[in-house]
Amino acid sequence: MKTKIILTRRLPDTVETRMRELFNATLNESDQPFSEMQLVEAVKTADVLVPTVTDDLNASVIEQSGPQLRLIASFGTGVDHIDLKAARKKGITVTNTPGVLSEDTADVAMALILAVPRRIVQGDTKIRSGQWDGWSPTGMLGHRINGKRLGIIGMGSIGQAIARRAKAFGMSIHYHNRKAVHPSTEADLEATYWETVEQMLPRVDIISVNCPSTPATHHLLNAERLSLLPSHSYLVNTGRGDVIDELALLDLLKEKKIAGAGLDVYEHEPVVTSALIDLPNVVLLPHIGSATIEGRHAMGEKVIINIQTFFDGHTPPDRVVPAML
Ligand code: 8YV
Repeated sequence: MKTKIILTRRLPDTVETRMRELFNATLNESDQPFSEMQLVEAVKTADVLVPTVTDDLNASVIEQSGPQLRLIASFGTGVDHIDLKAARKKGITVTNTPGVLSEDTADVAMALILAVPRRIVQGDTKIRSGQWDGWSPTGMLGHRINGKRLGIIGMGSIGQAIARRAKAFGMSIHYHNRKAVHPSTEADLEATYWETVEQMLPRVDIISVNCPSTPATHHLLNAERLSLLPSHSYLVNTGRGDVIDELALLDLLKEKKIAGAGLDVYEHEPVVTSALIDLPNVVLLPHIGSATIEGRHAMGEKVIINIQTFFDGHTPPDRVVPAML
């Protein structure tokens, strides 16, 4: 008998086809995110649930799962949409898909690091709206990237991939992480470690948020900490929206206490604080950090390997719960 897996969203055709070959896979042809009721229904019947960031697998949903649910093989790296404690309590294994989307996400972060200070989107809008009347020495002036300090919050594989790019653009790398990275990595990146965000924020020109969303990082950048940023600084977030207090960020931008922001993630996706849309010095992307065809295939491949390994009786390579020792 094939293992029964339920996919909560559409995945690339090749991934879905392979899943159908290997498993008894129920697809979501409509691609409509599941309601809480549909999620409960799914955890009551599936051996494996394959959710994404758009599924709120809170404690109540997980507690209602049937005894047949043994694995939540999430399609994505962040696992903040899953109540891990509830899963652990129920003896459900949780896996994710780390590593394969780091370079893509770093590309989008770098794109925002360039786009906001150099006013790339404003320039495009100027032409499309017929408002460009030619070059002028003082037209569309932005700020130089070369020689600036980039502060990275969260120096995991995505943070490091951003650091490598930023270094090549002539930036100097600063970072805050729970602990310092390996000395050889730090030396390669010529990076400076700060034990606290409070130490780092006032000293950087651009800040990039790349830590996971956990209870400890929720609103890590609250009004008080955001106020430590210099008024000429820019903020970029390709991590998780709730690491920043979005309303506090809006106030900061409106009061011109920072120079601009580039956001790919939001506190209450898909809702975006509407007043952000009116600000010209803000670039808003629809959570596309990992949105490449190559990346999605690699993520699907990881999900398949995690499921297959688990049911072969081995430890899946990307096990999050129970935590690897
Ligand atoms: C994914 C992401 O597209 O993997 C993550 O953590 O943020 C995204 O880039 C999404 O989570 C897929 O579930």
